[in-house]
Amino acid sequence: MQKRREFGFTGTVERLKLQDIIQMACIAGTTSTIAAFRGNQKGYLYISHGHAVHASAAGLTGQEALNELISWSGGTFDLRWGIPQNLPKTLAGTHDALLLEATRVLDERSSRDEEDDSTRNGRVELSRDSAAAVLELIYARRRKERWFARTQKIVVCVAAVALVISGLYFTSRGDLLRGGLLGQFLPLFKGSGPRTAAKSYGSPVRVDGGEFFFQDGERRTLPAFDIDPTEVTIAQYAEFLAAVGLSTEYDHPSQTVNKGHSNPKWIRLYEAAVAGRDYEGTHLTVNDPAVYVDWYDAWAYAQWKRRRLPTEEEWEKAARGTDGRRFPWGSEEKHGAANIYEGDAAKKWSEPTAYPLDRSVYGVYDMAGNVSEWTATIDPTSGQPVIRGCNFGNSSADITRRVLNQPATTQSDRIGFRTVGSL
Ligand SMILES: [Ca+2]
Repeated sequence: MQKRREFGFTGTVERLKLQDIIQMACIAGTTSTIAAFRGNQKGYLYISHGHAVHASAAGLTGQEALNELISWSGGTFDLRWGIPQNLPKTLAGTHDALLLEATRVLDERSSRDEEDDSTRNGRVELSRDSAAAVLELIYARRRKERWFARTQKIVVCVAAVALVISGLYFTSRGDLLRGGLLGQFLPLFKGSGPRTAAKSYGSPVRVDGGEFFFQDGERRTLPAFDIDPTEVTIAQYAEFLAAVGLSTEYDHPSQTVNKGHSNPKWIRLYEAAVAGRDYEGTHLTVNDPAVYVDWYDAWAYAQWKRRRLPTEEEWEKAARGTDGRRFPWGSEEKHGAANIYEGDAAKKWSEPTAYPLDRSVYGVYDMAGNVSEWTATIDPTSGQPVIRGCNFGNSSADITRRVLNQPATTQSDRIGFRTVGSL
């Protein structure tokens, strides 16, 4: 009992009628003892689980004791949790009925004592009519609660039956569920808008072994290899990410632990490409080059493909052929021949084959423009991977261009990659 008091409220109420207190204790379903005090007099009402079970006051018990308590014009009360064990049961019926009877008796007494104004004014001000009105309100509320409870049961039963019928129907018509409803509504959850399809640009192309001109005319020799005809696309890189998941199997030994191969910039690019949306002013598809991938990402992708990044010699030979040309199409700059900067700063990536002239003698696309590309060669001076080729931000398409100082962890919108394989 003491523990309960620690969690309850204590306080004072003023001018509250005793029958109100009794009603509250009963409606709340309490098991409690209400002690009422008027001068030297004491009275008790015991409530068990919301039902008045015993009353004692002024040497009376039961309904007469309750009548006496209700007739008290004022005093104090104390409501305590719990009731004594082995109480006599002197009250029966609902508290509504008990209080109504007490009020009726009180009203009778009021009529008898009508001539004694001073006494009458001191009594509880509850007439027969008002008591009836209060009780009617109580009964109305009870009726409403019962109606609500019955309605709730009916609704639950109807819903359960409907669920069972629906389940049986869709089980027997699984084709409808899968082919019809899911096919119709699932796209709504996946997002709307045009979708772009991944294209195939063919197998890697062969570059024969032998001599070629490297940079300013140095003759170098390479064994035969093959090289991707296009830069790795967004669709291809996404396939890699989906395949490897959290695996570190293909990671470069020097890669930072837990770096992974995705990043927020890549994710935004990918989402725009899948939706076929504009991204930074350029219309994207999943066939545009995978960018925002650092050198470690490119290296891992190539490992996963059981290939590797090209050395810069391999990259340069695949772009220039064996005659030492400085552009895929010949020896001179040509306006509009490659995806480089030509006055429109908002124009960025392009799909493979969009620039047919940017195609080497081996059939390799976009070595001059679009995005620059990571290679496997590490510059001995900077210690960073060599990046080859021009991109949409450069004003030249010269395929001898080299960038030697970008950290391997760079995530740039201008750097992509492709892979090679030894033959
Ligand atoms: Ca390129």
